[in-house]
Amino acid sequence: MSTQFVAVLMGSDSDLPVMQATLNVLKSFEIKYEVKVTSAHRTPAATHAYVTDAESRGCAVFICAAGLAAHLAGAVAGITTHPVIGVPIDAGPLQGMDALLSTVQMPGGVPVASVAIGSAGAKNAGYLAAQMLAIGNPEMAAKVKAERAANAASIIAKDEALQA
Ligand code: RP5
Repeated sequence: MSTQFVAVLMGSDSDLPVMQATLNVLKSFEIKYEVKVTSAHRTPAATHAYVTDAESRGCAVFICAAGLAAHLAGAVAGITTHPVIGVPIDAGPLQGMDALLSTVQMPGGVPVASVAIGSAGAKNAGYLAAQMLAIGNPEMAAKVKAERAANAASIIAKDEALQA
């Protein structure tokens, strides 16, 4: 359990500014993570080697971000049976719709849990990984519930300030 971690993969270092939101959420939950730049197209052998190795070292969840013809999450899902969360990145003239469809349209039997395009999706990838790790882990489940309650309280406080 203590070696359990989340692997955050991205197709290019140009995805890092958006994926910083994922890393911030994982940090806020004190979840151990690794960051790896690796591409389904440019470095397929390195991607395969990393995923196989990470799984053997205790990676519980893979988060994969890519833009354009975003096949990284799908390629990783084909290698591991651990949960794979895909983050479509807006990296080109199609504003991330290309990446969304490439990420989400997986054939049956090889699922990718795709989140939204861009920064909201990057943030939610971190939350979704925390919720996955919270299954069977009461300490993490308490952190997730506390964060959700704090978020709700901040929205209510903003509304109250507006009404005052
Ligand atoms: C994808 O191509 C990457 O994930 C990135 O979103 C996009 C552009 O990559 P760079 O040309 O900036 O390296 O594979």
